[in-house]
Amino acid sequence: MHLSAITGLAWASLTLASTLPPLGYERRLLREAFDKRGYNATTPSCLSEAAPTTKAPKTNVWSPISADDNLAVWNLLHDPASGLNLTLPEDAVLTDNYVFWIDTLHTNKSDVLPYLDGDGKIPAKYARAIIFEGGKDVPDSQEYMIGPLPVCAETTIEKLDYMYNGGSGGSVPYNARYFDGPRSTATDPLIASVMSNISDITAALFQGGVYYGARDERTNLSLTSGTPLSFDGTQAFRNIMFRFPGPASYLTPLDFFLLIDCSGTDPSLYSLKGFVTGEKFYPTIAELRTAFEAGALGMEYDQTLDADWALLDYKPELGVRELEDRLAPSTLEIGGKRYKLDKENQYVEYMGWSFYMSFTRTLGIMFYDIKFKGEKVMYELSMQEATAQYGGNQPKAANTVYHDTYYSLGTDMGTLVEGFDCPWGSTFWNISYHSGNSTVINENSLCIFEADMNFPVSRHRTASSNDYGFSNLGTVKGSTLIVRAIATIGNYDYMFDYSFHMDASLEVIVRASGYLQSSFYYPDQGKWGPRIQQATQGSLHDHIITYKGDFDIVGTGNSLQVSELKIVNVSQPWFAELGEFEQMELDASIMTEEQQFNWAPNNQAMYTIINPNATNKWGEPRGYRIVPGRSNIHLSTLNSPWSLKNTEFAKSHLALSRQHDNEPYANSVQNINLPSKPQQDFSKFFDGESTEDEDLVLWFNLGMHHFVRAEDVPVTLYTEAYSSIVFAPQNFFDRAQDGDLLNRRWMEVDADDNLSVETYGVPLATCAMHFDEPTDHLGGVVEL
Ligand SMILES: *[C@@H]1O[C@H](CO)[C@@H](O)[C@H](O)[C@H]1NC(C)=O
Ligand SMILES: *[C@@H]1O[C@H](CO)[C@@H](O)[C@H](O)[C@H]1NC(C)=O
Ligand SMILES: *[C@@H]1O[C@H](CO)[C@@H](O)[C@H](O)[C@H]1NC(C)=O
Ligand SMILES: *[C@@H]1O[C@H](CO)[C@@H](O)[C@H](O)[C@H]1NC(C)=O
Ligand SMILES: *[C@@H]1O[C@H](CO)[C@@H](O)[C@H](O)[C@H]1NC(C)=O
Ligand SMILES: *[C@@H]1O[C@H](CO)[C@@H](O)[C@H](O)[C@H]1NC(C)=O
Ligand SMILES: *[C@@H]1O[C@H](CO)[C@@H](O)[C@H](O)[C@H]1NC(C)=O
Ligand SMILES: *[C@@H]1O[C@H](CO)[C@@H](O)[C@H](O)[C@H]1NC(C)=O
Ligand SMILES: *[C@@H]1O[C@H](CO)[C@@H](O)[C@H](O)[C@H]1NC(C)=O
Ligand SMILES: *[C@@H]1O[C@H](CO)[C@@H](O)[C@H](O)[C@H]1NC(C)=O
Ligand SMILES: [Cu+2]
Repeated sequence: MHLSAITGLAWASLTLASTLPPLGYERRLLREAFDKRGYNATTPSCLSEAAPTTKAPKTNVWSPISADDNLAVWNLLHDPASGLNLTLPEDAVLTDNYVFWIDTLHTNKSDVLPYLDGDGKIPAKYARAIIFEGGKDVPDSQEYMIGPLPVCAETTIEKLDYMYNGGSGGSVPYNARYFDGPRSTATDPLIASVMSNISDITAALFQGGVYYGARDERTNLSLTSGTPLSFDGTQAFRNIMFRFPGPASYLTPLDFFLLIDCSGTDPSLYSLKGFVTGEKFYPTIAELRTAFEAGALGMEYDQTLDADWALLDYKPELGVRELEDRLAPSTLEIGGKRYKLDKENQYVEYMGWSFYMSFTRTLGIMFYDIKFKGEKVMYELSMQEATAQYGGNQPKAANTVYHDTYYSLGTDMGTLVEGFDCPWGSTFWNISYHSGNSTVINENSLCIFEADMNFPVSRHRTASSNDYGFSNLGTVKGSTLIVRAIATIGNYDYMFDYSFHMDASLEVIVRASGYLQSSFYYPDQGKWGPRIQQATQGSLHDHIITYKGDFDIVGTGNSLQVSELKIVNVSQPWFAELGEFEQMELDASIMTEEQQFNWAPNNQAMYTIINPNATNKWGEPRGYRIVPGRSNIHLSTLNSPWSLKNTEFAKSHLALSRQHDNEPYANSVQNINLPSKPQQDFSKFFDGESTEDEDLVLWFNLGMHHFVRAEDVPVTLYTEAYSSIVFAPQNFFDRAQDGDLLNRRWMEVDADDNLSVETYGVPLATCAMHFDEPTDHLGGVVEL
């Protein structure tokens, strides 16, 4: 696609149309303008079969509010009778009150359970809205709850304070509120004035690069600034890094930083704090110019102007791999779809599993009422925050922490490409969110498919026929249902997978691809990452993805059992010659109090959510084990001023708290600019409450320490940037749950060497490929 087309689209998608052109504005949503197939499909294929339908037992009470509800809420807020004195966002300036966004408020669990489990009434739906109130004497951002919906005489607009524990409820100081278009616009005159004054310097240093303002045609440097842009909301600043513009600007940073103070709503008071280049700080234009004139400024390497090397298209110069022009293997649901859907209720049934889905603009897809064979396993499973914190010796790298919910991560879940992002023939659903008074549809942005795991879920062959007169072999097909979405938040493409296995285990996986946020390369800065291009250094950083797992193991009364593997010295009379010797044993206990905690060293502890009152046939408490997967990490920096108290959820591997209606989320979406005075302090959830036989929430972190490398160019690879966790039944049943699967083989050889093979009537069917034309056409089903 042509670059200007992408840029134009990105701008068209902005909520606030009155903002400046794109130059330098961080982490823009890029909406794809292509269909999921990415090509012109003219022949219907055997892979377009729709999944069988089902009917959800209950109405989805977590579902996003509808387009009509959004419009009605919008109109209610803008009605002068609301007293909110709102300006339309497209006309708004800093000193106006205007709507930032409207989304769905979570439904209180205490209202849901009576409906879900009995004949209680259906809980009322509420919207939440963040309103920027620059027109108040003390300007701030205030969140509201609006309901019940649909809008009627009983509908009220109330401050949404109850779920924030920072002391100011739903109010966020102006300086810490989201840095939106009007705020960006307000800082541009200062930036333009300073940069115009030194345009001869930037032109000399950066191949003619100049910045005369975002709208000035001569401007050919782009700028970016990250978060946090305040510590406690009493001040606001932008640490601006200049880059070469283009599709890969994240990989073409320049060594030039402009630091400004932009506190308050009066732009005439904004001021220059200084410049950083060559690892030195220049507080004034005069000092920068003196250094320039003394020949003290200059780059060892030039940044590349042509960033073709940073594009993810075919690169023939890398060589030819023999046979690679053939179509690669693919997961195909060749026996027909084996899951049922109720699209209206976003409800799925698969091999004993059932669950509902929801979506919010900030958190993306969420799962509710996850059951296996009709029994409760989890009430809620949802991503809560995607944090990234960087390290470096330049203002941008060293000062950046991202909370991607701040950028409405869910809205960045974009169109998926069939056959590549998700298997051919996957079910694709749209995702929609509200923007102003309208509703935006991201087409085909969620996919559901069943995949071959490519290994049997279980298998055994008896050792020898001769000893016993017969032998046998059993092997059971491994398959899994995956729900997937990919959110492109600025530079990164986070892939979120939820995988429902045949054995009743549930796997959560997150992967990261996309552009590195990088720094200008200096030979002496290897501490923060390797050189990855002529003038680019990859910037070391952590990704921490925080999730909420509200377990309800056969009901809400649950405990967390810790089974430690302890090494003890024992002696045994039948091994008297050994005296005392080491052996391991289980030391099981219950975690009695809410806390943040880590995986045990060497993983020598098993954590299991159990229902102490429900036992299996063998008298063991029924539970689900929390099985560590790949790259289970927490944030490396625990005391950085940039993530001090607003990022507590990222600082332990795991955390256990009591479920409360007023603690629905790990983070607040505008917490990032309040590291020292958070709106929401996750660590306050852990205030000594008992966790025995209670309704529990397990918070868990996935992520990667991103040890950057040359292979992050052009983009980070999903194969390595990959983290996972598994929730597996632990005495939840009386035996493994694969016994009822027909997709298995059972072979017996008797004493006379007669072989019998049982296929349980499940034939091998396959989709025939037509190779006469390129790979677009997938033909009919044949049975082998
Ligand atoms: C699909 O291909 C046909 C034949 O090549 C062409 O006529 C048609 O315009 C194409 N449609 C789209 C949407 O590109
Ligand atoms: C409403 O807001 C505007 C600014 O958008 C302000 O000028 C006006 O005084 C406000 N009206 C009231 C009644 O507060
Ligand atoms: C540029 O900055 C210098 C130093 O602050 C100042 O003396 C000069 O007036 C400025 N020039 C313009 C054109 O703004
Ligand atoms: C910026 O624009 C100037 C004037 O057109 C040109 O000479 C220079 O090469 C450009 N530099 C970059 C980095 O694009
Ligand atoms: C997705 O949205 C488009 C309209 O934008 C609609 O035509 C299509 O049917 C929707 N797809 C699904 C699966 O609902
Ligand atoms: C939405 O708001 C715009 C003005 O911002 C207005 O022109 C349009 O008519 C509104 N749409 C609806 C459906 O009310
Ligand atoms: C067991 O005893 C041996 C010998 O006294 C000692 O070295 C070892 O540390 C003991 N192990 C444990 C787990 O106590
Ligand atoms: C579970 O069992 C404990 C005793 O072991 C009892 O005190 C508690 O009331 C029971 N809870 C439920 C929900 O039945
Ligand atoms: C949800 O629960 C909280 C905490 O009890 C309460 O303040 C709030 O009003 C409830 N929300 C609704 C919609 O009832
Ligand atoms: C093996 O098969 C033969 C031929 O069908 C049969 O006569 C014989 O009894 C079988 N052996 C056993 C151990 O069943
Ligand atoms: Cu990374």
